[in-house]
Amino acid sequence: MFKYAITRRPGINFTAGLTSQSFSTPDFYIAMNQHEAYITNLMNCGLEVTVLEADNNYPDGEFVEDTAVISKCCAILAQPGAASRVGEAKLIQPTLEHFFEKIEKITPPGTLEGGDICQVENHFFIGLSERTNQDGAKQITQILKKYGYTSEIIDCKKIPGLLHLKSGIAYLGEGRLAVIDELNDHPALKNFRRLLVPEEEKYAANCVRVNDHILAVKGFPRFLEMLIKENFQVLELSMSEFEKMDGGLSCLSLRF
Ligand code: CIR
Repeated sequence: MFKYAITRRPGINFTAGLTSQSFSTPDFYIAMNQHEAYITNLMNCGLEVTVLEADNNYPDGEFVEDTAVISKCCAILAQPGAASRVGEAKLIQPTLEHFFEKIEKITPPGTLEGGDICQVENHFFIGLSERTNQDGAKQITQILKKYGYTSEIIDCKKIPGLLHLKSGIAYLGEGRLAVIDELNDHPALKNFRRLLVPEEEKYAANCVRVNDHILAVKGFPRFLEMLIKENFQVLELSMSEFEKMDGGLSCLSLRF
């Protein structure tokens, strides 16, 4: 069960963030409304939400999930692999210190972004990507081991268009994963019941189980139907402006 979430409002310059998409420029006011709705839905799931103000030095700052990895035992400050995002870990540190006694850190030459880390009960999948390197993966493996967690690496580097591991999988609880086709046959996932996200709805794979609900991206009817068949109570969220900046639903919050 999660009790808390941390979010950060998008800054007025959030369109200056990184993106590989060729959509139209996102609209700040629509983004703010979508972000507000995101926070309201987290609250509706029973979470106490910390809302941090934007820092215009970090136009990608609203994607707080990439700045840390949170578990029951500790918070691990990430070492973002994107140069423009490196300072975001330090920026979130005081907030994490408020909640966690133990703060660990990924240090250079390791790089690691939270979007590459998927927790499944007491086990963690660690994605290797353009943002998370071998050294970062090795460091987090050792940190997690110290706290009694197990982990394994999933190499995502060759999957076209996949920014982070969690752009392609989400743990739904009770042994179930949402998974894109490119990851479906990965040996690490074989013991899970996998909900294969339809090819044309790939963006929806990044959903989040929050206590009794699933937060899912609005506008993906086939995946929605799959979730409903699993008896999930689904809260649908518009994410269009963040999608334009390569952001998924999970990356707008840290939950614990
Ligand atoms: C970036 O490229 O870093 C941001 N524009 C998007 C980050 C999205 N993070 C995530 O999916 N975990």
